[in-house]
This record gives sequence, C-alpha cells and structure tokens, in this order.
Amino acid sequence: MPQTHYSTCTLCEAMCGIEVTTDGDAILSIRGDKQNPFSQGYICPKAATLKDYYDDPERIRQPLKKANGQWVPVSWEHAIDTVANRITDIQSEFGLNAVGLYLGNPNAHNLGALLYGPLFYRALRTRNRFSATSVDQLPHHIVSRQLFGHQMQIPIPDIDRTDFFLILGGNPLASNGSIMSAPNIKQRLKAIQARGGKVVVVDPKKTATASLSDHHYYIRPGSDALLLLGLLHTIFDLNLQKPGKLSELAPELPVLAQWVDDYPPHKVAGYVGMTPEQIIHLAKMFATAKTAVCYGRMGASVQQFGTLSQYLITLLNIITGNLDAPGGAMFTQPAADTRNQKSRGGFGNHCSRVRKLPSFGGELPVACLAEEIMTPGEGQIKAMIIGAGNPVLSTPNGRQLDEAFSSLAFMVSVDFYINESNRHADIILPPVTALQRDHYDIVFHKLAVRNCASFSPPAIAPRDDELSDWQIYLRLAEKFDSHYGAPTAHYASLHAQQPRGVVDTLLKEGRYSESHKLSIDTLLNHPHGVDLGPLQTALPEALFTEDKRIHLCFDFFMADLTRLNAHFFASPAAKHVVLIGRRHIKSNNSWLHNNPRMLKGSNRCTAQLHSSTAASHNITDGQRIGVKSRVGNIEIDAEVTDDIMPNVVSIPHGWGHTHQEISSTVAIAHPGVSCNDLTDASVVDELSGNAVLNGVPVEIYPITA
Ligand SMILES: Nc1nc2c(c(=O)[nH]1)N[C@H]1C(S)=C(S)[C@@H](COP(=O)(O)OP(=O)(O)OC[C@H]3O[C@@H](n4cnc5c(=O)[nH]c(N)nc54)[C@H](O)[C@@H]3O)O[C@H]1N2
Ligand SMILES: Nc1nc2c(c(=O)[nH]1)N[C@H]1C(S)=C(S)[C@@H](COP(=O)(O)OP(=O)(O)OC[C@H]3O[C@@H](n4cnc5c(=O)[nH]c(N)nc54)[C@H](O)[C@@H]3O)O[C@H]1N2
Ligand code: SF4
Ligand SMILES: [Mo]
Repeated sequence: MPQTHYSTCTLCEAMCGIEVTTDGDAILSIRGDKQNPFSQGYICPKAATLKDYYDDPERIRQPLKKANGQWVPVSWEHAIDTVANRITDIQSEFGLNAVGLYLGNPNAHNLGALLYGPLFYRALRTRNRFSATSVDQLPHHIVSRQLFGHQMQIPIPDIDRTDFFLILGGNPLASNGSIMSAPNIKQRLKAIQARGGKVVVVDPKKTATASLSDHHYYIRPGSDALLLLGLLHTIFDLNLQKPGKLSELAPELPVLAQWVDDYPPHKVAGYVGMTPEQIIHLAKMFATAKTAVCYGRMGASVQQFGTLSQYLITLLNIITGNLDAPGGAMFTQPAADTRNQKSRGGFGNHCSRVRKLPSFGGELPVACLAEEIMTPGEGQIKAMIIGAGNPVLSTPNGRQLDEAFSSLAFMVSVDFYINESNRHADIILPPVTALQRDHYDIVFHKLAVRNCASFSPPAIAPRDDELSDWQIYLRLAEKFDSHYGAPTAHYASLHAQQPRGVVDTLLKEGRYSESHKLSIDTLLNHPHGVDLGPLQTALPEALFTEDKRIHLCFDFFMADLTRLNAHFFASPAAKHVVLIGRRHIKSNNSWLHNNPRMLKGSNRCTAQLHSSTAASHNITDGQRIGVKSRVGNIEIDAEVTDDIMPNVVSIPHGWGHTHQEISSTVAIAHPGVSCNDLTDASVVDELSGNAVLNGVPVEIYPITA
C-alpha cells in the first residue's frame, strides 16, 4: 500500500517541504509539499535526487575494508573495531594529535551528526580538527562572535519585508540562498520588486540573480572590502548615517567615521571596477531606502579580504539603522536553540603546528591540512577520518591534499560513496540516506528568513543492519572513551534517547514551549511544519556579550586595513586574469554528479570568460584552453560570454572525477576538472585563516591541437 510522508529536503539550506510517497522500501515519488507553510510547494530539480541516491546501485550499503587494494564487505562490528584499534594504536605511537578529522558540508544538514558528532570528536582527543567551514562561512562566525558574542548569532536578511536588498557575491537563484534559508528565493526577490523595492547585485558575473535585479554592478574580484569602505565613507560624507537605537548599543560607533575617512569613492573606484558616481549612487540608495539590508556570501566571504568584508557589511547595516529592524538584518528566534555561553566560539585558542594559523571554535583552517600531514615532526597527522566530505575537490590545492592523503598510515571515511578523497581510505562506514533518518533542521532554522519548525521521521525505515551517521559516531566514541578509561555508562542512554530526544528537550525548553506547546509530539501532529512568524527585533537580549553591548572591535578588524592598503594602493589597479567560482542549480558541491537527471544538457564544467579577454588571449568559444596558477594547471573548454567582467574566469567547483576508483561510473563518464587544482592553500584571508577561492591569479592560454 502506498504511503505518504511529509519531510524536508536536506540537500541545500532552503529547507523545502517535500511529500514523499513510498511503498514498502521503495520510494515512488517526491513532490513539493503544498501545505508546508515555509516553502508552499516549491522544490528545485535537486529534490528528486533524494530518491535517486537512495535507489542508486552504486551507493555503498555495507562497511568496506580495503585488502590488497580491493574493497571487501565486512561486518559493522569488525569495521568499528578495526577503526578504533588502528586509530588508538596510531595515537599511542605518535600522540593524540596524530589523527586528523575533516567534516564536510552534508553534516550541517544531518540532525544526528550535528547533535552526536561533537561527542565523537571529543572522544577522539585530537586538536587536528577541520571542516568545510574554513572554505565557506568562517568570516560570518568570527564577525558574529566578536560583535554579538556568539558565532551562531548571525543576522539574516529580512527579505520578506525589505525595501532594498543589496547582494554582494551571492547567486541565490543558483544556490537557493545561503545563510539565508528562503525557499523559492526567486519569488521572494520578485516580491521585493512588486512592492516597489529594489534588488541590487554586486558580482563579477551577470548571474541569474543579477539578471533579475534592478541594478547590477560588476566588481573586480576580491575588492568588496574596498567598495564597502567607499560606501561607508560616502554615508558619513553625506551625513546619511542614522543608527538610531544602535548607537546606544554600540557606543564606539562614532569612531567609524575616522576609520573610513581615507577611502573616498574616487580613491577606491578604480580598484573596485566601478565609477565614483556609481559608488555614491549606491550609498545614497542604500542609506535612504526605508529599510535596507546588505548581504554578502561566497564571493564576498571566501576571498582574500572576506572577514573584513563581512565585518564592513555588518557595519553598513548598523550605521544605517538596519540591524535588528524589520526589513534589515535580523536575528532569528529558533525553536530548538542549541546556543549557549559554552558554544560561543573561541578564536585562536590554539594554532596549527606548521603555519601557526589560529583555530576557531576548536577547528583549524583546512588550508593547512596538507602541510600538517606532510611535514614530519611531533604532532604530524598520520591518520585521517573524513565524515561526509570531499576535501580533495573542495579545498585549495586539492592535488597536494590528494598526495598527502596517499601518504597516510590509515584513513577512515563515513560516507555512502567512494569519492576522490576517501578513495584513499582503508575503511568506509556507510550511513543511511537522508530519507531513512529523523530530521529536524538544527542549523538552518537559525539562519532562516522566517521562524518555523518541522520534524520528520524516516520515510523509509532503516533495516537492522543499517546505521545512521550518529550511530556510527556514537559507537566509535564509546570505543575511544573506553580505550582511554573515560566513563562510558552514559552511552546506553544516548543511544536510547536518539537525536529526536535531544530535540524534544530543546523544544520543550525553548521559547515556543508556552505559546505553541512545541515538542516532538506536537510537530509529529503538524507534519507540514509550524509557522512561528516573521523575525522579531531582539536586541539587546539576543546579545551573548557579558555587557549586552555590541562590541565593534575596531582594533581587531581594522588592523587588516594595513594589509588591504598594501595589497591595493601599492600599485595601479591590477588587470591580470583572476579565477572565481560558480554554482549551478543542478549541482551540489562535489556530489550529485553521478545523477543522469542532473547531468542532462551541455557540459557545465567550462571556463567562462569575456569576449575581450578571449580575443586578447587568442581563445575562441568552445576551444580547449589551459588555466595555470602558482600551484597547478588544468585543461578545460572555454565558454565565451559578455556576461562576465573582462579578465575574470569563472569555473565551477566539485568537478574532476578523474579517478577510476570512485564508486560512480556516471561521474567517471562526466569527469570535468577541479578548479581547486588551481586555488592556492598557501594564501589565506589572514584575519581568519579562511581559504581564498575567489580572485585567484591565473594565466590562460589556448591549447592548439
Ligand atoms: N573553488 C571552490 N571550492 C569550493 C567552493 C567554491 O565555491 N569554490 N565552495 C566550498 C563550500 S561553500 C563548501 S560547503 C565545500 C563543500 O565541500 P565538502 O563538504 O568537502 O564536500 P561535499 O561535496 O559537500 O561532500 C559530499 C560528500 O558527502 C557525502 N554525503 C552526502 N550526504 C551524506 C550524509 O548524510 N552522510 C554522510 N556520511 N555522507 C554524506 C557524499 O556522498 C559526498 O561524498 O566546498 C567548498 N569548495
Ligand atoms: N545548486 C547548488 N546549490 C547550492 C550549492 C551547490 O553546490 N549547488 N552549495 C551550497 C553551499 S555549500 C553554499 S555555501 C551556498 C553558496 O551560496 P552562494 O554564495 O549564493 O553561491 P555562489 O553561486 O557560489 O555565489 C557566489 C557568487 O559570488 C560571485 N563572486 C566571486 N568572486 C566575487 C568577489 O570577489 N566579489 C563579489 N562581490 N562577488 C564574487 C560569483 O560570481 C557568484 O555569482 O550554496 C549552497 N547551495
Ligand atoms: S531548493 Fe534546496 S531544499 Fe529546496 S528542493 Fe532544492 S535542494 Fe532541496
Ligand atoms: Mo558551503
């Protein structure tokens, strides 16, 4: 008998509600859930892949162990024991930090991994912990930690009420929005325009989002911080600042005028690639709009001055009175709130061994992972654990990391595919897929443009011999704790409680326990989810700082102006070719390239470049070209377009499925090339240690047959 289940798509941050029909252990269909109050039936083409990768015969369903270069299926017990023994042996020989851990992006969408993962990595007792955060949103965390006292107190654009939405380096029409969970973003952007507001995009590419916008400004990659300084300068120059109540909450605010005094539009314009008039016009539009919000994502964050950019974006929202105001950048009111004083995020509590890059929230920047494996000495990483990630394709200088991985004494991976990274593994522990586990969005409800809550049980019950990520982590953690003589009595109750038990407690202790009587049971009775209303003004209560003030930390952030000045003003505006990234609606980082439905149409792994840049390099549309950086070179097809700035080349990431050992024959047949063979792990955004994946200097040349 077919059954209908309501659930949430976990592939990206939009949290679209889905209607899943099943029959026994077969998924029959996946559609948008029209009754979901947040997404109202919207889904993108990727939702269907939840069924495809559940069905995929190439997905790993049983633990695998490498023996003489061949993968052989083994029992869970044998696999878990082997991992625990090998890891603790390596730790006893080389020290606790000889084990490295990398956690990839899908963990953020995985309830169990989020709630029980921390137990695992504490039990692992290593300082060498890495994640996709440092190729992504690390700047947002640091800015929120410093200013608002908590890494996860990130202001979210209130796009459903704003009159002016300024997007720097984000393409939500492809990505469906990031650090801004907002299903059917296109509709929401059009609604801004329909109510007389404006959408403005600053991007080196005329993206789909830029095409929909009212104004699109091209920007030279990596120069957002300069543009923001120019905008702030103009606002003071024209006396347009109106921080309102925020001046009381941030008493240092008046000093800002001095910090930005040196950045008049005519001085920064040439480096940014805009005219002084455009900068002044943009500043005026932003500051005089009834409500406005500036939002910056990958392009503004994952570049050489990404942390400074995120900081200046926040200051721009503050100085115009648009922080904590409807239509501005607002704090969210999540129903299950895991934030507390302990999880605020410590900056620089320890440093990486070789390059001395600072930790944040207990993690080291992944840009230094390869050197931590390859540099001999005490604390050298000898074994790696990778959970739901593919750093060979997703982190800078992937080729170097690939080489580093091949030198490891031991690697284990928690994943249901063999990818470019875990092909080096000795053991692979495959968890169940998304529709086979409980789901509550612990992270993305905190980052959503509207307060809401939904919980879904598995649409397909896992078999007895199938484990969720959290069960794998918990079993391993217990083994480690037992080995190190730590108490293990609590593990039985953790297994019994399950992640849903933790969520239940959080909901019952949360802010809607009275008003909406929220609990797992309530949410089970509301399978489409519960709407909890628009974002609310929340200051000063939302601050995690002891004095309930916003700490502008000028000395910390503005120290980076020295580096910025030296980078830009030492020479005339640079004209060399630089690499940027791009996303496509039918791609998802390094995976889903094994899905024929998602691969339909022409090759997407191309190097887009402007016709004038193509002409000056003797390149024609469709031609094979070489792209070369300090660290590597790739060959790729050129796609000549006028929708990109001259001297910029745009290449998507996550491709480069060139190794025959990966599990997907479909991906092998559509390999593409990895742009992270060009990005440079030795260059980081120095304020945070975040990787620099946009604005990477490259040379391009035609390949003549
Ligand atoms: N040049 C460039 N590089 C980039 C970016 C860019 O814009 N440009 N973007 C960066 C960003 S923002 C990110 S987040 C990273 C992402 O990079 P990573 O997090 O390193 O990689 P993903 O491709 O997300 O990893 C997907 C892997 O997780 C597995 N997986 C999927 N779901 C699950 C699950 O539920 N459990 C388990 N155990 N495994 C699962 C898949 O099978 C696949 O092998 O890439 C970064 N790299
Ligand atoms: N379909 C799909 N959706 C996804 C993902 C995916 O891989 N595929 N990945 C998910 C993940 S992990 C994340 S983090 C989000 C990311 O979400 P977004 O940040 O919206 O993602 P991108 O599409 O990479 O947009 C980055 C934009 O920055 C521009 N850019 C590059 N350099 C600069 C610069 O120096 N300055 C400025 N102003 N702009 C610049 C690029 O041209 C690009 O348009 O998407 C998520 N959603
Ligand atoms: S937009 Fe994101 S959450 Fe919504 S269906 Fe697509 S992948 Fe899933
Ligand atoms: Mo990401």
